Amino acid sequence: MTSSSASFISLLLVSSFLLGSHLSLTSAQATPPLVAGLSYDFHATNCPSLETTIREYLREIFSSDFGVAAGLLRVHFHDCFVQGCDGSVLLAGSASGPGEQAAPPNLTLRPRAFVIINELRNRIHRACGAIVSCADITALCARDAVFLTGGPDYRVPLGRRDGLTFATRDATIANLPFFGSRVPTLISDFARKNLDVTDLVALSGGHSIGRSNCVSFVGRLYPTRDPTLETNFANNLTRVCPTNTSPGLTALDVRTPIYSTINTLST
Ligand SMILES: *[C@@H]1O[C@H](CO)[C@@H](O)[C@H](O)[C@H]1NC(C)=O
Ligand SMILES: CC(=O)N[C@H]1CO[C@H](CO)[C@@H](O)[C@@H]1O
Repeated sequence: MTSSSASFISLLLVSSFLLGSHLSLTSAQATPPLVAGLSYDFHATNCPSLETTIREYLREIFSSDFGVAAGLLRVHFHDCFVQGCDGSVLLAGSASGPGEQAAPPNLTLRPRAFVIINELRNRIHRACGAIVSCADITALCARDAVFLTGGPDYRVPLGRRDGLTFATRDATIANLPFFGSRVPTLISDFARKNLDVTDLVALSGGHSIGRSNCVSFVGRLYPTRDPTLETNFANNLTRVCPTNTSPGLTALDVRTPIYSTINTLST
């Protein structure tokens, strides 16, 4: 639990950016209280190239695939919400059952985000030895995903230990907010993790770069259209998804088309 709180603080910092996209850096740079065991210079002497390695590699990746930045933030979020930020979302399932990735909320995590984290782990371990946890790498990837897509820079306390076991499918479902939940439910889901409404808006907005599949919203179009949807918007969505099983994709937010030529859902 301890390492999770430090990461939630990072998420809080992310939130300052996302709500007012050009909020002064003062709030983003405020130093959160550290939990025992974590420190900003945890790898300063034994892996000084850690943060540069991640940032430079991601800069290169995002130049051809911007959307995967959202994917990386999402992996960190899914990791932290289920049994703390322990990297367990990265564990594949085993004989004892499917891993966290196989639980329904995780089905939409982008496989490429996992490939990127794994590649970074290989590079970092080659340079420094196997001393940096995957949980730390994941937290740094999330920070750089925010920064390299126009968000604030913030410091990430390091020293998380990787979990050796993944959460069960039931625990994963119980801890991760359901995408179809209404706002009051989402607010209470976040409150259970000590996160407030600002965090909810920030984290939701923070991974809205990219496109969404019809599956995530056809429930509001069929069998009957949700009357609270604005008519032109609903008509547009209906064109993208003419039936409740259509495979269409649409931009998650209005800024997305800016990146449409480099943003891809390919895995
Ligand atoms: C609907 O789609 C049209 C054509 O792409 C676009 O110009 C318009 O802004 C969209 N309206 C809404 C509310 O999404
Ligand atoms: C069982 C299953 O479909 N698991 C998926 C969970 O998420 C990862 C990442 O997107 C997929 O690769 C798995 O196939």
